[in-house]
Amino acid sequence: MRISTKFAPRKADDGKPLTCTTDTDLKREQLLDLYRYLKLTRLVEERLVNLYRQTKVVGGVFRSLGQEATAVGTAYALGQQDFITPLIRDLGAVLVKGIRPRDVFAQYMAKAWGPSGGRDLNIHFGDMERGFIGPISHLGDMIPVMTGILLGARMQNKSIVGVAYIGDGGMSTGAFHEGLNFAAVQRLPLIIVAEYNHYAYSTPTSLQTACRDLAEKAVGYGIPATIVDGNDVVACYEVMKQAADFARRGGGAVLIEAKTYRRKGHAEHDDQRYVADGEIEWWEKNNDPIDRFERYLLDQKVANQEKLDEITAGVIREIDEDCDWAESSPMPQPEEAAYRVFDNEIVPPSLRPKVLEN
Ligand SMILES: Cc1ncc(C[n+]2csc(CCOP(=O)(O)OP(=O)(O)O)c2C)c(N)n1
Repeated sequence: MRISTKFAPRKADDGKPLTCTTDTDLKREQLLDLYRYLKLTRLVEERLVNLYRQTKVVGGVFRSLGQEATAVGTAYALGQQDFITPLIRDLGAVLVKGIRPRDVFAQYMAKAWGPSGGRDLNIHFGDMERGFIGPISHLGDMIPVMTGILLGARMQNKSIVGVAYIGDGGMSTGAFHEGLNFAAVQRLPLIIVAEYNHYAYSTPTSLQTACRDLAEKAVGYGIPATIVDGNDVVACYEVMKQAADFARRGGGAVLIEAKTYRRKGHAEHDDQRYVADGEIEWWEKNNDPIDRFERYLLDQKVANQEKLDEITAGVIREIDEDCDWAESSPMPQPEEAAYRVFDNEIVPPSLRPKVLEN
């Protein structure tokens, strides 16, 4: 792999709407699986917004609206043994890794049956079996964490790759630099997915970095980089497959820059007053990753509209069931807050059976 800054998405207003790359070996079932994950991500998030408006969510809701293809496509190219550390905006990667919507709902509502038992929120939880490292921070700290995981895996002769997602804002931090520099020097199989989604909270990327493309930063670490259309789910899959092969063969760290767009604010409370008029609408109309993939599936005759509707209906059923389950979960007992946060498994007798059994 080498640095390519040739990214130039065709304007949708030339009369031809954007679709996805046809250069892929993905089979029909896999393409439909990708579609299911895209819809699942979007509809789980929509349900979370409903719950938020009903004041059932504790904390904020962080959407990936308009950029779902980056997380879904890249994670789909990984093996079960590979590790990811996603941002709050990479719910799609978490779902592809096998986390169920019910866990996400229960976690967002801080319920006792959620993965952290109400001790933490949104996707701040992990699942080591599935290679999902819960983020401790959005802002670069997970790069050294993943680097450490990969160093440990090398010492144990395990053949895994690790993917760390990062935003254009998070790339400005010292933790990002130190972690990636160390991974590059050690030639660890670290794959950075840099999400150029135009904003870090309210800061536009032009005020975040003097580089035109985030991929240019790879030069400073001596690692290869490539730019992918982050709203083309097939391209995201293909680029990750290539990067993972490269890293697994001992090539070292790789940086993938995904060009995409954050259509919602930083979280649901953010009214996006800093965004130019018409910008969000332009992306919604011309460059929505799900619209593009639907067009692709129909044009390529991978599926007809009935098949896509059937998949969507299945996703809605799953969300309804999982959301009911999460809503029926009790809130945690107050005393539980003191346990299993640090390495303190000593649980008072009154809490023992319930806490230790789940
Ligand atoms: C030390 C610290 N400062 C500020 C924040 C609040 N914060 C969380 S994410 C974020 C912006 C991140 O932007 P970017 O890295 O571009 O990712 P995006 O949200 O666009 O996915 C900010 C300011 C924080 N979590 N930690």
